Amino acid sequence: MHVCLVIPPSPYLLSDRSLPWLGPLWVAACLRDQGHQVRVLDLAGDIHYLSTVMADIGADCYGLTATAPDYPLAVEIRDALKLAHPSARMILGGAYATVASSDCHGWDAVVAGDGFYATNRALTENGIISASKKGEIVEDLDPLPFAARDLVDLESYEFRILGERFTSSLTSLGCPMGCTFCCGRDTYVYRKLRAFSPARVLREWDDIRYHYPSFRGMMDYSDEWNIPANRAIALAEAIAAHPTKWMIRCFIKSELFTDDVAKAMAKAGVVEVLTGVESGSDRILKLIKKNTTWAINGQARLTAKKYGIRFKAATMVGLPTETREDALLTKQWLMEFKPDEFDVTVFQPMKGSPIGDAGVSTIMPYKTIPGTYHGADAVVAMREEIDRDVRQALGMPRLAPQLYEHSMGQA
Ligand code: B12
Ligand code: SF4
Repeated sequence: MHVCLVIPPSPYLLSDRSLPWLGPLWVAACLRDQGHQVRVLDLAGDIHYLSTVMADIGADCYGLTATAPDYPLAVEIRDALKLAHPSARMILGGAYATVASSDCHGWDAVVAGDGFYATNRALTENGIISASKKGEIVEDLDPLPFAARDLVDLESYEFRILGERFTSSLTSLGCPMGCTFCCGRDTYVYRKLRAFSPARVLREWDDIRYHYPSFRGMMDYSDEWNIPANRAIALAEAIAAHPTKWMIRCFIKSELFTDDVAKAMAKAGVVEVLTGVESGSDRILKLIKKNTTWAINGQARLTAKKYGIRFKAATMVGLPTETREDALLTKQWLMEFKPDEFDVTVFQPMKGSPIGDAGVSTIMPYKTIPGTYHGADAVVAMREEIDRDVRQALGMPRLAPQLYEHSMGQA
């Protein structure tokens, strides 16, 4: 079958063309292995996306991917494609389909969960295809093909750290932790940690270096690199022993960022870590089941400094029951521990997260362009206040599209 996977634009990001979306590229690789003719219509950064869509040559099946805030655009694109190609099948996958499949209407098939093999079924079966439960997901990732980076113009993606070009990979999927603001805590596919073996990781990285030698850095999009700590150390040691060198950026869990882990990561080439500090208030951290405190997050920052690793702190305002005093503690934490970079975002209760499922949910982005944040006025004003005051105190420039990429890292 001729399948066209469509990556929608995300205009709410400062830039949606910094690193490509690996999920659909991986699905594409699996479909290709299964004998289908596959291409990718990559609309990231395309402000004329509807014209591009209308001019598309056609396919037997179009597959869209979407997180919650992307869903309205995915629907708009599907409807345009349907007009241009009425007989084509329309299928959906991705994060929103995984946690909110019953809200997704008008599709021939919706894959809720792992698309590696379930997408092949969606080419002929109708309705919701469940692929997120135990027994439905791929447990051993090593035999999977590499993501089909060749199906997008990878060189046109631009993400730099310390002047070097970075591209992305995944060394693991899923996170066993239970932070109540995070999507998928009750969904096996998101909660189950699945990791590639170090040897498989290095084979894929070598393949990337061979085909795209201008990329010297690797943004590893694993939910949390150092869960469990022994995986992080084993992977770091394998990378350090490998002849091909990379600068690495990844996400870490503060309380597991021990001296041993940090040392091994620094040796492997990790130049920057990002951690969800979330709040400076221990009351809020306890409430959201973050398993950290002011002091634990502070220690992680100091450990990163000790090993020469840049530290980015992701914080947010607007969590349930947060007071101005709690938010001021977040500002104070940032002022005291002086991360190399930070975010202040506005919490959005998304479906699939314990908080979102317990009350009213939204599909608004929690991180977007300064000046366009969505939420209660006092919360948005608090975000601006923290962002402005901390940037001024730490001598950091304000976020602007021409200076920074979207949610992770800076130009
Ligand atoms: C890395 C990452 C990012 C990166 C890169 C995102 C990207 N586009 O690649 C950055 C930092 C930019 C980012 C941004 C955002 N992210 Co993010 N991100 C992740 C993270 C940690 C990994 C994503 C990933 O590559 N996963 C691995 C791949 C293999 O999984 P996948 O993409 O879901 O694809 C699989 C299936 O969904 C399915 N599939 C995917 N596409 C398709 C298409 C078809 C047709 C089919 C049939 C199947 C299918 O098959 C794939 C293989 O199993 C996930 C958490 C997670 N573990 O997935 C959060 C996550 C996806 N992000 C999330 C959110 C909220 C966002 C933002 C909206 C934040 C914001 N700014 O407000 C933006 C959205 C930007 C965007 N358009 O992508 C939520 C989504 C929740 C939701 N309900 O939608 C997640 C789940 C985090 C969480 N636990 O809360 N993110
Ligand atoms: S925020 Fe991070 S540590 Fe918490 S559940 Fe989500 S991925 Fe895991």
